[in-house]
Amino acid sequence: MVKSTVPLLALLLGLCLAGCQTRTGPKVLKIANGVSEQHPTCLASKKLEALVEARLPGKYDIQVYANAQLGDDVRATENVRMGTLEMVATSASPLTGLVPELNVFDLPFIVPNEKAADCICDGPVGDRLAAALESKGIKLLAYYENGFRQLTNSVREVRSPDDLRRLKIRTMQNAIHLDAFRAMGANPTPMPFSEVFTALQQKTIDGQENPIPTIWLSKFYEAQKYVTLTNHVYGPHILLINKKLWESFPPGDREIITDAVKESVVYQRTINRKMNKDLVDELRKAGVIVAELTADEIKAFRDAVAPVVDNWEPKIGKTIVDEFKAAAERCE
Ligand code: TK8
Repeated sequence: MVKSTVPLLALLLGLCLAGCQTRTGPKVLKIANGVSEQHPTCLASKKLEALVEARLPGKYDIQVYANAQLGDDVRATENVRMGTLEMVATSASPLTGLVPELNVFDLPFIVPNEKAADCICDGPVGDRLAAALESKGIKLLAYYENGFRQLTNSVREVRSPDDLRRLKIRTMQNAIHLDAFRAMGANPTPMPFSEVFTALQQKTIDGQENPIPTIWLSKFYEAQKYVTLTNHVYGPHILLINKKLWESFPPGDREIITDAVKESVVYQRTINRKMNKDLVDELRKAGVIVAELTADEIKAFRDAVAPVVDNWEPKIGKTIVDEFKAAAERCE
């Protein structure tokens, strides 16, 4: 009796293990994107999917979702934090309620150019912000680039804060952005990204502000006659994963995934910068009037937001603001 039971149990156990494995399958990692399929951030998410699935065959099934199908930035990030969603690529600006340090990116005109942006994200400041996110149960995997934000509207060409007067402008859900647009004369209203296109079309808002690739790829230009190249804020798209989930992966897998993420970052920033340059002409060809500002015209916007910057810097914290500026200067 005993003799025949043992091999039988072993056989059953073997069958179960094999069965369990096929039933469990690869670990599904969904990545929520607010932007459209063709946006560099979404393309980079798909690149990451291809790299990880090729290098760790059968272990992970990365699924990329676009257009806020899994929720807008705030909700998707909250779900990543709770562990009901694995990953998100999100703007940092609407997450400042959770991680106030992220506000440093939102100080108008603090990032002078792309090179400085790389130094900020890839240096100690980037690490410090990642640590702040970790304390909230979120692991930052990458700084993709959303980019320099430009103003669009359907009413008139805007070349000065005066031109902006009373225009109803959608901003991200971020207190500094609201303060800054009020200071520049506009009537700002916060709204999740996925509602912007309809709001522009229905004219419940006059304008919005986003980087050129988004203005093009989300077809905002269909409802916006005017673009002003203000470069008022630089924003990253941060790629986040639930921290506990990340730590449950074998260290070898984490290493391979980290390498794949790095490759996807290079790819993402390269195409984003190319689109950022090339799509200005496409906008013009589509009939949009694009205003390039002189240094003096930019200065008028900077002067208008100077009190907002002065007010927010101490709130964000002198240490991080100074580190941020130092990183920018080092690489400018
Ligand atoms: C997409 C957003 C978008 C951002 C915005 O989820 O909300 O205007 O620029 O890229 O993160």
